[in-house]
Amino acid sequence: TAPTQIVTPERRPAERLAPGAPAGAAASVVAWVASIASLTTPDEIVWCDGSLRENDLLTKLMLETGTLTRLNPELRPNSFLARGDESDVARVEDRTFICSALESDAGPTNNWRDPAEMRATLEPLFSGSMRGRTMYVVPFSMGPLGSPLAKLGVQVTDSPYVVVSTGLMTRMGAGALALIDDDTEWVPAVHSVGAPLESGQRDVAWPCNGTKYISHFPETREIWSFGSAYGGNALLAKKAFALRIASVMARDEGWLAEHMLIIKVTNPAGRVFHVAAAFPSACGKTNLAMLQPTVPGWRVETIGDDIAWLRPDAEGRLRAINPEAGFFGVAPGTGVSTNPVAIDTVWGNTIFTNVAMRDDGDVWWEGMTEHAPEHLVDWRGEDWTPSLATPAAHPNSRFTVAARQCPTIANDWDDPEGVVIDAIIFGGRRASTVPLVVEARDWEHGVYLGATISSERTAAAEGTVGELRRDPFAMAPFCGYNMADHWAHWLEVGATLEKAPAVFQVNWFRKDADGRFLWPGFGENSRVLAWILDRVEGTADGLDSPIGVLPAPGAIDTSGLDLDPGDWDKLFEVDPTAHRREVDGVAEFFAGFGERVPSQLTAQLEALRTRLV
Ligand code: GTP
Ligand code: SPV
Ligand code: MN
Repeated sequence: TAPTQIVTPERRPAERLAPGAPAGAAASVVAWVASIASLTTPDEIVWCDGSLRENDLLTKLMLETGTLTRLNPELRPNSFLARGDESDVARVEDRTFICSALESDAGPTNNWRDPAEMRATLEPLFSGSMRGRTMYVVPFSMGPLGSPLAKLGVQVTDSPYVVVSTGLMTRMGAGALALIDDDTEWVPAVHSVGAPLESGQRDVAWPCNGTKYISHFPETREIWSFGSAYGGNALLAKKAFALRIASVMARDEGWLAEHMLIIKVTNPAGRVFHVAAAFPSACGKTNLAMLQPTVPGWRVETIGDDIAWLRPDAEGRLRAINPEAGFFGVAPGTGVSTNPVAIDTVWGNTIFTNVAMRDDGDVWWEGMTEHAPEHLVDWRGEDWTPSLATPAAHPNSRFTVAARQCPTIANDWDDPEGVVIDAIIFGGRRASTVPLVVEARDWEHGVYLGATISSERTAAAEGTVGELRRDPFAMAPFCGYNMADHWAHWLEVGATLEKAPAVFQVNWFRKDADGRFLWPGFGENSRVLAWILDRVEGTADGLDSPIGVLPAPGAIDTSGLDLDPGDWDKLFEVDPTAHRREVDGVAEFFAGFGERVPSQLTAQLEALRTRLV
């Protein structure tokens, strides 16, 4: 008798084109990998299992090609420096596209492209784009493996740097692939640096392409990224999936995917709270996530530093997970006096990108120590001395490290059920106008505070640093659909909650007339956090103001703070003229969304205008 045919006819050609697929890999994944391989024509396909051995092989390869430089193992064990191409060191927001069928579904804060047009644009770019390279198949889970709040994805990439980074940032490898069967939902993400190699051509240390497309197809839930190897453009599990695509899934399924840190806070009486906070890029999430309180008796532990997935539970509370498994943190400004926990976290097993290198083979960046070493090799690979005007580390240089290395990681950080959120904080980087802290009157007012965040641009994305822009929910670069619909979704989710978190706004970045920060920030932010959670408990006094509830005099402990006389008042100054201007700006901003702005937010705006006269 003839042997039973175990390979289905439609599966066989795919397996031929996607060799090396692990036994049990879902046919849907194998077929997709085969189709991308036939488009991009890599020399080889490697299915990543996430093992230590695989990581070692990739690291060795990158040391050979010059992508990585090994740091002094005595000072920084198993750690590496990557120097990016100068044109590829930050997110490229003007090359980031939301390709929904309707332009109005992307909304005015996103770059929209017609999906068919974008496919036609991408096809010739990806055609043969992996020639001479290896295509890595990288399965991953966002959230603990098997968590009811987790989601699966598979990225193919021709960048070993992206593979190793994804290994640090997500639950990557065989465990994730094993969770995908033919009827599991998973997000396909295609990434190519766009630098095919001709036979015999020597590779460069950081291959990339002057043409970049970071494209998202929200309806088909696909990601296509071309031309960059920088984190936010290339580690597609992170911003592309866990925010842009996940925000669309969340809208459709009744939950929230947000640009938020999560912390666990214990007060002196031992009561435990969980707090989620949204600040725009490079505005203090990692620092708050790792905060060391200066207020006696308070304890802060880390759950996540960049992304939160929040979902109403059966009891009508909001539960959150950190979908990531690592930190991709801003290096400059991270020092023993500002963020000692981050300094301890990156003791080893860390990839540093675009920082400077010391003569002893360790890393350095502005703010790591008070004084710069006498000599460094800067992020470009050039000799550097403190007399030079240029920074030694790129302002958006980063560290990539596993979350489990963080000494303050909370015991419930990877609880598959998530943690109950008691308070939500919105923040931004504002030299003026916005007080140190204010409490929203209720959920709708809180949504208004989130929707109207404006913040000074930072080096996290290409653009003019310092320029003020609207960054609603700190999601302007990350919402995969119309931002006004995002506000409506927040109002809807809030309406279903029995016990909605209290909402606050903070600003650590207010300055005096000389441009000096009024507030010491960092560990001292615990004073503000203590007031916030005392408010949640109902034990702290507030003072009604036109813009929300301010701390009553004496409600925030200022003892031992090194403030100049008058600084405290300036931190809380509510200038009606400045706020009326703010309201006019918000009205203009809302007008850009037309009819889609929820009526509750227009009502908030008008009520605020009335309170300000
Ligand atoms: P992304 O990873 O880009 O999303 O950034 P983030 O929001 O996690 O910002 P991060 O905590 O890395 O801080 C960015 C920069 O702001 C760093 O240079 C910090 O040193 C600085 N920073 C953070 N918190 C404070 C603060 O309370 N006060 C002041 N003055 N600076 C701060
Ligand atoms: C941000 O820019 O908000 C980051 C870094 O967290 S990236 O992953 O590049 O988006
Ligand atoms: Mn971020």
